[in-house]
Amino acid sequence: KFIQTNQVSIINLPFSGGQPKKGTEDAPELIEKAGIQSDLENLGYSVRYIQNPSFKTPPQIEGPSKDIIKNPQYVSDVCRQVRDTVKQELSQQRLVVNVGGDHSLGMGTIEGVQSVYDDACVLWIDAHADINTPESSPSKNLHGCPLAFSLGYVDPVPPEFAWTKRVIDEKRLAFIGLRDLDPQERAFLREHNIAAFTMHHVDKYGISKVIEMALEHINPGNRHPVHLSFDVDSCDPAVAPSTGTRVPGGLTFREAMYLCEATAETSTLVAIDVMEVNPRLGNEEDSEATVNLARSIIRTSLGQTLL
Ligand code: EXY
Ligand code: MN
Ligand code: MN
Ligand code: MN
Repeated sequence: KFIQTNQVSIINLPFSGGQPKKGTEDAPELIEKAGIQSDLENLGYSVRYIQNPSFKTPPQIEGPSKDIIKNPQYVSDVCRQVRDTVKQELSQQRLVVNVGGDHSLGMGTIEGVQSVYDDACVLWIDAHADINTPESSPSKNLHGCPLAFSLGYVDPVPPEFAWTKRVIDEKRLAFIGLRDLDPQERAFLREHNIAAFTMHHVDKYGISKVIEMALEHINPGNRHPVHLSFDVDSCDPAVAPSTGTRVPGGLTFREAMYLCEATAETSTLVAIDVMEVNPRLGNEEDSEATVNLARSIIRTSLGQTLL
């Protein structure tokens, strides 16, 4: 609807600096090897691949805020480059698929999307709200913080992140899958009336009603572009075993696919993130299942299972 295109850029983001478990940097290459490019070509897309091998290397010296939050310079440098690459690809009338990597990358993908589509909505599918400030974060891991940056809740902004700004409005953001919130995160969601659908809501209304309500809230009439940011830990650990912050009681495989299909049906999607696959966790079967889940999320969001 916004961009009628069959051009997709897959942006590999091999990065694990937003949390302490090594391994999320391996996911993009495995998802690539599993065949995501031919999946999308079979759907009629023309695919450009963008690699970012430098994201695996931390900077020589960390930033001044390193005692307040972990790896501030590393996360900031990478996210700023992510913002620029997403902006560059979207500006060329292409869809973007961001393959993480940990979810701190979201502050880069959101700012990149908003710099081209300043009215874009964000659908954040996650067990967590990722809306901690560095101050409120219990773990001091930046993958729990990207939305606090994108909403302008971080005050003062650590100097490493001086480039970030408030780029989304609360009324353009919805969560689905929540089940593990910290006190300040809950306070932000309530205080700002953010559309937040927990697993309790999925149980109560069913996934079809939940996605309908979420989209109706952030995007009435489907007039805005949509950015789908999908953390695989939204899914149940039985479905997504190889991820760093597993929380019991998550989405089933079909619920996850239904979400992607319902989003695909609106023809509003401009960007997808698939984040937090960590193939080094669990056994080989776990890792394969989680890599293939990521692949299914991408191709289903791009129309694979629709008639
Ligand atoms: N809320 C917790 C924290 O801030 O440390 C857990 C965050 C996990 C974040 C994963 C990416 O979604
Ligand atoms: Mn997340
Ligand atoms: Mn999560
Ligand atoms: Mn509001």
